[in-house]
Amino acid sequence: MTTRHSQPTDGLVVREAKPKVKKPDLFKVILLNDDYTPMEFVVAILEKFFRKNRMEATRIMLHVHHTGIGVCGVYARDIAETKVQQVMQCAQDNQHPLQCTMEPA
Ligand code: TYC
Repeated sequence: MTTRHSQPTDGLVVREAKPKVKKPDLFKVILLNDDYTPMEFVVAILEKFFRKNRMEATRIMLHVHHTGIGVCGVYARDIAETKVQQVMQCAQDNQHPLQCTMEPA
């Protein structure tokens, strides 16, 4: 007969592993209205960089036109940053004053 009260883990506490993957912070990519960028150009931007169909792109463009601001999509930080850069570069290349930015979702 033994008096030793042995523990199954030799004194170490067993804990469940914490999940190592965490959901990325999300960011809204936003278009701002201005008086000069042609509506068709904004629709083309929404189709090309945000994969919107013509109807959805037109809806977002008109929302920005009427309210001053609108969301093109919600993405992880690095993807949102790339979209903003792509839109700003394309606007500049075409000499339109279109502004695109991002903010935490
Ligand atoms: N207001 C512009 C016009 O009347 C159209 C426009 C829409 C511009 C959305 C920018 O993000 C924008 N031509």
